[in-house]
Amino acid sequence: MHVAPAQPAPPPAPRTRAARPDWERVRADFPILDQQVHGQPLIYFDNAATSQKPRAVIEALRRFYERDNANVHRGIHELSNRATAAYEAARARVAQFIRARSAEEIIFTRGTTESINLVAHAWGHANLKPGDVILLTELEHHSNLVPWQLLAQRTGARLAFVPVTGDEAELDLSKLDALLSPPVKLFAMVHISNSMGTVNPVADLCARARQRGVVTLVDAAQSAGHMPLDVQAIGCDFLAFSGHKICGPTGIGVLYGRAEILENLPPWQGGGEMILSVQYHRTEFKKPPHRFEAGTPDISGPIGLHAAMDYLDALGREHIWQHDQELAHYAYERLAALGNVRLFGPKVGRAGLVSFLLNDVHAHDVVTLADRAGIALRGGHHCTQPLMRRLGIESTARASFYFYNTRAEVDRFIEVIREIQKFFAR
Ligand code: 7TS
Repeated sequence: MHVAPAQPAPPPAPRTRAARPDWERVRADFPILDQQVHGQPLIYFDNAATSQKPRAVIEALRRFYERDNANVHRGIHELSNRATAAYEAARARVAQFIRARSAEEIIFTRGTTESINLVAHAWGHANLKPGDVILLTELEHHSNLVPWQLLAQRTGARLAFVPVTGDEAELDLSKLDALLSPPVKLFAMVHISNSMGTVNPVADLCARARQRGVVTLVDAAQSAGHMPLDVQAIGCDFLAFSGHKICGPTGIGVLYGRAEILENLPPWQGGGEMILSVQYHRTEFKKPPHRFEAGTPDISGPIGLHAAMDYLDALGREHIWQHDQELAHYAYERLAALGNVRLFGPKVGRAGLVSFLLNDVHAHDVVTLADRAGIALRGGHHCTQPLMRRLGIESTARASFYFYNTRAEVDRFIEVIREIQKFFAR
């Protein structure tokens, strides 16, 4: 029988550096940014979909495969011990990154989507009965909506939604207390809307839910890596995010679960790694988090993610947040000044993206023409189809920023948008 290694307690969070980084120099850490697309310097404004990777992350992956690659928690040979130590060190680093109380509260998954599906399966089946309500917001990404629809169909629970105000896409919280009343069992909410840039007051929402005994889940796909995150200050029961949006590799994600809740959750997938002892007719499972990680996990993913978290904290997430917001406000003001632009999301306090439509121009045409100028945007429903319908639109064009983007790039983007407007005005 194999016993899981002891979980190290997370060290205290690193102190933020005082000085703002030199963002122009930071760009040199990202080899991919130094290229031409259609004969123009690449401007990468699709960071909400996935971020680029700094050399430190690429190197960490290379080092692992060149020196330490082996399966985890199995062998007692040197390479397996090294791989296991690195895998578990990454878990402790995630706990520190989001200020969880212990590494045992951190489960590795494939990404935000899988983290939410894990909760829907493991928590949902154990806790919901016909007539119960799952409360969501009208801002949710499909990955924080479809798993709950499936769960509702299987359990007889139903969904309810906190409404948004209109194009500014802020939550209308006037009826929240009524919406949170029994038989609501779970409130799952997005922290930052990927299609609108709205920043939800998750600590307040979780506090109000907790007062009524409602379990909470925060979809932090767009906030982790863009701002400091503290799960204890937020007071949520679950929080999910993806490594690939925060400079880490694809295929690795995180589910934070409060220890008291994880302790009592049944497994969601069965297989190797998650067991203490197996007989032909019954199995004894490991404790969390290993109970929820069946089979050989993504091992290089956490190691790459570890390097990404170190990289982001060396820059300082407060600085990243400030930089992203400044770029988004600048882009918003300049788009508004162009005229004939419909802008979505809050006017103030928005996260690092702008979502817009040019009058009489389809979002896909904007994105196609921008691509010819070397600018990577995204056009479409951004996996928020019900929200688009609610606003009476099919799609928007979106520019989403990260710390390696610059004001000069926003200026060039505005110039290209002006050319697109002229082209369609002919
Ligand atoms: N939740 C939010 C708020 C998201 O923005 C995304 C991905 C997800 C969940 C799902 O993350 P995944 O890593 O499991 O796929 N958002 C986007 C986007 O805005 N454009 O492409 C993916």
